Amino acid sequence: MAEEVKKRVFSGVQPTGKVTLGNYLGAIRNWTPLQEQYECLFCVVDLHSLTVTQVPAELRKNTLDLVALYIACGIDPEKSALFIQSHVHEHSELCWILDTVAYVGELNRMTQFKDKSKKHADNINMGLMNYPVLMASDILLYQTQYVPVGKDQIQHVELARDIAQRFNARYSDTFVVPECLISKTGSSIKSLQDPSAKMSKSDPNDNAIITLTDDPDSIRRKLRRAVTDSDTDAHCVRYSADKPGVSNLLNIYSLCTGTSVAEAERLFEGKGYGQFKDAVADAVISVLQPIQSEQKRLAADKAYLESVLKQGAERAEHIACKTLSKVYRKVGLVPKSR
Ligand code: AQP
Repeated sequence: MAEEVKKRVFSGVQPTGKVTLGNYLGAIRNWTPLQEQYECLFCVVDLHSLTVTQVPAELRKNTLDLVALYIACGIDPEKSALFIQSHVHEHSELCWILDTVAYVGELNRMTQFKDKSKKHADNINMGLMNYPVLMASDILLYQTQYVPVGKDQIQHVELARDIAQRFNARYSDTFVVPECLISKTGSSIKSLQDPSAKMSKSDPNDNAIITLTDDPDSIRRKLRRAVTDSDTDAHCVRYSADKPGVSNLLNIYSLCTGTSVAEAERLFEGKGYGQFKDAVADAVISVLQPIQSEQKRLAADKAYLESVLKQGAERAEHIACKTLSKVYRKVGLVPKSR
């Protein structure tokens, strides 16, 4: 009997700094169960991170730390291809071809481009604008069906769909048109200091984010300082649009304990914000501690990480190379004789 072909999943995180609780709850944590059902490729997207200024030595360290973190969070390199984007040169090559299919107007409208252009006004480089085309290349290169991401990346996945459909219409069927996989909860963890903004690795305010390497004291301190809401029911732990700070903490508590938000509201009924914030800290600490010790152990084992990355890149290249040859053929490039 023919072997069942598994649908493909691709996702990645940029090594732009210390991974946050938002990256974990919104993305990485949701990847592990997918490994059982799909053929998964998980990538550290280092080329993307160059769109904002990086210190080279820090970028190298962050990249390897992130590989160790993926494994510590439950990505099994035997089940999934775990690799670094720049190790598979087809990502950049496909990006060039897709650049000829993407329109400047649509890239100009991307929310992340507009936000990052404001944040990095002194460095609005072409890469920043081209970021979504490189992301489309990452996804389409593997004929990906599903892309598990947080809400902030939906617009980019939609652009990847548009590019795939446009290419397919122009050059005949070539790419699988991917879909987003968004978790019902956790898809948008907010800044602890400004709950109208998402929690982001590159936030210069350290009190706004919990990173996966924060020690228990820092986690507790940051959560105690988290902005809550100065409404009339100042001490009512309730999930509602007019209490974005408390709602964000309830969401974090619920995701870290497996308790529903409604149940958590009942649990903290009549209790003050201080007690609530301490309980959120306990919950976050107990989720992060085992990941932190495993990450530390793995990050120290460079030989193991290198072997994982070599194997991951080989698996990824095998698929990437087939797609790129097909694309080159479809657009009319003359193949090199072997
Ligand atoms: N606050 C968040 N809540 C839920 N999910 C989130 N993600 C990011 N922030 C949150 C998801 O994490 C994955 C990896 O993101 P990325 O590193 O590729 O880029 P990003 O979305 O731009 O993440 P950051 O943390 O905001 O990085 P910087 O500060 O470097 O731009 C994605 O699936 C994303 O949805």
